[in-house]
Amino acid sequence: MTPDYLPFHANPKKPDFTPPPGAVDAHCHVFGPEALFPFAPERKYTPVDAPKEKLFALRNHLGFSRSVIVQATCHGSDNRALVDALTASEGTARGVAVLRKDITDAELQELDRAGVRGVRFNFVKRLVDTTPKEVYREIAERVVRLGWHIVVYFEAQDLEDLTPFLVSLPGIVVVDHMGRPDVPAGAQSASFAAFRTLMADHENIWVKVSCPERLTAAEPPYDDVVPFARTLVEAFPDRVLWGTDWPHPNMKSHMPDDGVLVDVIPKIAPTPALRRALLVDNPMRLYWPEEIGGRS
Ligand code: 0GY
Repeated sequence: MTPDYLPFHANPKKPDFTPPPGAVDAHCHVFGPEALFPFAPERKYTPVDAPKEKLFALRNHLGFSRSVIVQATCHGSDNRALVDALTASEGTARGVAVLRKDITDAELQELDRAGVRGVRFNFVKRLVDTTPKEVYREIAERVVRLGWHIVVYFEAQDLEDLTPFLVSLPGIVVVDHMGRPDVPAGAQSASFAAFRTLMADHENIWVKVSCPERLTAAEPPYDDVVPFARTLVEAFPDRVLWGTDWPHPNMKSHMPDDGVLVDVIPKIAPTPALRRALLVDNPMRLYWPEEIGGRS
């Protein structure tokens, strides 16, 4: 199948910024290979193959140690490519899956054994058909019993409508890509203030300060997005995660250089303590608690 957006960057630069030891890329994807793991018939885009070997090689090149692989919409609720990558990672990757409402307890246990620790609920209309909130709520109740968390993807204009649902979810809720703020409106805008208030009022809500390349109205190095991410890192240092979003599904404007994305980190997390929380301590608490004295 022909991909309908740009291929990922063939030769990302070595970042100038060196991540702290044990750093986690907490949002990336694997796609296919299609010959082994076909894309979902209901997908809204067709990606390039982005297999696990390429992901793990990039991780090493960028100076990261671990990955959190998020099931992307092009694979629907067929998590086989994700499970294959987790298994091959020998414990250096954890996963966030997408689940059918009729998934069995045995299937959930199997995903847990493979290293899945979260479920993703997607509200971005260009990516998915609508799933009733009741279905999401039932899934949430089931996965929270396994100690998993919930990842939500939505756009800023939908925050107000979604808030009652988001605050009703059990356990930890992680918001992808800062809730996709309206960057030209500025970090002082009412809509971004509403997002900060949501986080301030609900200590179970975490956020990924990721995807400047998607959110920017400018060009690399995406300085217009920095104030948004930095505000969140400084206000909620224990509830922020960072990820590359490799291989950048659906990027049509340009394909980012992942080394340039890593070099944004010291601008959004200006001290070593903030960088350690963002890149090591927070993702370890959420995805590898057993290695730091948590869930066994
Ligand atoms: C991302 C962003 C996008 C795509 C997906 O699951 C997906 O297909 O998340 C997007 O198009 O904004 O997180 O990779």
